[in-house]
Order: sequence, then C-alpha cells, then structure tokens
Amino acid sequence: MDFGLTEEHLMIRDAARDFARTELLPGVIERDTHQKFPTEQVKKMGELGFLGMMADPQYGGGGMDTISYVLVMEELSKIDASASVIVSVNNSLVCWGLDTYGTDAQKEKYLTKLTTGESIGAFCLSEPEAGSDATSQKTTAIDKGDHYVLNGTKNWITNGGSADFYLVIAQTDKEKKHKGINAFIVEKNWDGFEVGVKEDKLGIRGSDTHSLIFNDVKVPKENRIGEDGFGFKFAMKTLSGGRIGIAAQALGIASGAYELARDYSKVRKAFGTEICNHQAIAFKLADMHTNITAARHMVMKSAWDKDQGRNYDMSGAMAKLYASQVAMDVTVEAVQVHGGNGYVKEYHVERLMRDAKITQIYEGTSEIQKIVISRGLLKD
Ligand code: COS
Repeated sequence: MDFGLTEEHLMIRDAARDFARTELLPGVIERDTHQKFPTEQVKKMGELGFLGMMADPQYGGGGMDTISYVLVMEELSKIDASASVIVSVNNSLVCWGLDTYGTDAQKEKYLTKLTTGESIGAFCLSEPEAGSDATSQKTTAIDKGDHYVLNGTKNWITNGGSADFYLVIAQTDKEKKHKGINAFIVEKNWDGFEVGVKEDKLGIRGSDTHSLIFNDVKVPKENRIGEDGFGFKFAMKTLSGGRIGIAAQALGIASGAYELARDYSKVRKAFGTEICNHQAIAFKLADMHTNITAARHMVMKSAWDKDQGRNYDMSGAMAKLYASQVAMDVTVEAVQVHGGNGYVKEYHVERLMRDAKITQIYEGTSEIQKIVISRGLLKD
C-alpha cells in the first residue's frame, strides 16, 4: 500500500491550485451573485488540458489517470465549485462516455472538440419525472430507419445553455423498459432543439443549469451511442465515474472552507487571544480536518479502483455519500467559526456552504447512493 502521490500528480495538483488562486478567485463572488458563467476561465481550463483529462490523447485528451482528475477537481472546488462542476460534467460524463463507448467517427467529430474546450458538453438524463427513477424516461426517440426523432423535456441540465453538444438519454421502446433506452449525441443548432429556462439556484450559481426542449429533433442513426438499447447502461456506467468527480468536488468544497476557517481563527481575536486558542474553535478544526482526511481517502480509493480496472460503483457511491455529508458539515462549521463575518459574502464560506448542498443531490442523491451501496453489499 502506497499513500504517496507521484511527481506528476503533484505537478498537476499544483497547476490546478495555481490556476484556482490566480484565475478563479478573482471574480468568484461576482459570478455567484450575478449567475455569470465563467467563459474566459473555461477557455483557459481547456488550454491547460483540464477539460478532457482522462480521454485518449489521439482525440486531444490528456490520457491521465483518475487520481490526477480528482486532484484537479479538489483544487478547483476549494475556490469555485461552479467552475469545477463544468469540468466534472465535461470530463467524467461527456468525454469519458464518448471515449469509452463512442465510435471512432463520433470521437473524431465530437471528442476532439470537447477535450480541448473548443466545445462544451452536457449530459441529459433528468426529466421532470425522472431524476432518481432514471428508467422512467418520458423523452422519446422514435426509430425512423436512418434517423431517430426526439421529443420531450430534460431538466436541471448543467452546462445546459453553454454546451455545444448534448448526450441525451431517451426511450425508444417503452415495452422494453430500461432495455429500450438509448443515448444520443445532439448538436445545439439542430432544428427543434431549444434551450429552456435558466434555473435561479441556491449554489453553484456560476454554472448554468437549464431545461431543454426537444421538439421533433432529427438525430442521425450514427449519433446513437452503442448498440440499440444500451442507453440506460451507458447512463449508469457514466454516472458511476461521475460520482467520483462529484465526491472530489465535495472534498474540495470542504477543504476550501476548512482552510478559510483555520486561517481566520489564527487572526481573529476574542477574549484577549486568537480564537484558535479557544478549545471550542480548535476542536472544530480538529473534527473538520479528521473528516476531510477520511473523505479524501475514500475519494482516492474510488479513483484508484477505476484506474486499476476494478469495480468502482460502490466505492464511488460511498465516496460521494460521505464526502458530500462532510462538505455540508464542514461548511456549516466554517461559517460558525467566522461568526458574523461567515454570513457575509466577501468571506467566501457562505458561498461554499450553499455550494455544498448540491453535492448531496446531483449525479444521484445521497439516498440513491445508499441504494447502490446496499445493493452492492447484498447482491452475492
Ligand atoms: N453499471 C452497469 N449497469 C448497471 C449499473 C451500473 N452502474 N447500474 C445498473 N445497471 C444495470 C443493471 O445491471 C440492470 O441491467 P440488467 O437488466 O441487464 O440486469 C439495469 O441497469 C437496471 O438496473 P436496476 O434494476 O438496478 O435499475 P433500477 O431502476 O432499480 O435503478 C438506480 C437503479 C436507482 C441505481 C438507478 O436508477 C440510478 O442510479 N438512479 C439515479 C440516477 C441519477 O444519478 N440521477 C441523477 C441525474 S444525473 S445529474
């Protein structure tokens, strides 16, 4: 067993840390307040290779391991969880899905643009009545021979307005239930495709979350991913890896809040001394750090499982379940350590507290993670 990171891992982590401090920190409060998408920053992250980290270098990807990816996710999320969710969706849902299951032609046409940041991707599974219950897709994809016709609505889609390419899950044959579901690559400018309302959110307000409307959208057959009926498994496999990325995001939000609380407690004085000298505060820091360290081990273990070709459904679900709870607990305590200042935007911790909540909801709620974990435990 080796808990050390390689020189390369450390370099990637430091590059992400530097980028977050120099490029994401300025303007992060303004982007949150005005729900402003970090267009310039995303472009730069594409240039740095953060948008297609694990994808095949033949298609512009970084060919890196999942450990590198979670290190980057943690560092970006310490400062700006809105930017990191854009990175997460593009890497683990869109690029990974295409790289692993796409045809050479699909990779050539779409992946090469998505890995470099020339284009952004979105993953479209959730619907008004199918978030957790992912088999109940109401969006239909009717087979018309050489193409499909897509009709329906998707909800809460990250990168919904800013994406160029959309991986869309839809029902082709209702009788076959989950075996009748397909996944498609849809381009933004196709007839009948419309970006709907932008959500006004509690947190990750710099990322854009939209509903999407498909009204007789013609999708060529070559844009289907995998064999007929592979869509549900495609979504499940892709989300399994996505959960590792969100677990790393939760870890980053927690680490960022902890570091702010620690530093603040060393300068803020009460009762004649810095507040870190009061056990009430020092013990909070001890709890935060202990829980963050445990979460980091779980995130790393799930990333390592994926890199080793081991099954990561359970370890990813456990990492997300645990790290997202730690993110909630730590951010609430970080606000508490800051006292009145914690409730004020310029101290950052209130934003991190708001951002933390979504990590218990998207890419499978905590309750869904418990289904995945308990089924994994009981299946043999
Ligand atoms: N990898 C590969 N296949 C998987 C899988 C995975 N991780 N998870 C499930 N499957 C397969 C099953 O093996 C089964 O295939 P077979 O019929 O060939 O055996 C099929 O998918 C259906 O699985 P299951 O019966 O477990 O489906 P359920 O309807 O019970 O749903 C849960 C399972 C709840 C785990 C699934 O619907 C889920 O993950 N929901 C949450 C989705 C989500 O994350 N939504 C958020 C939107 S994205 S922000």
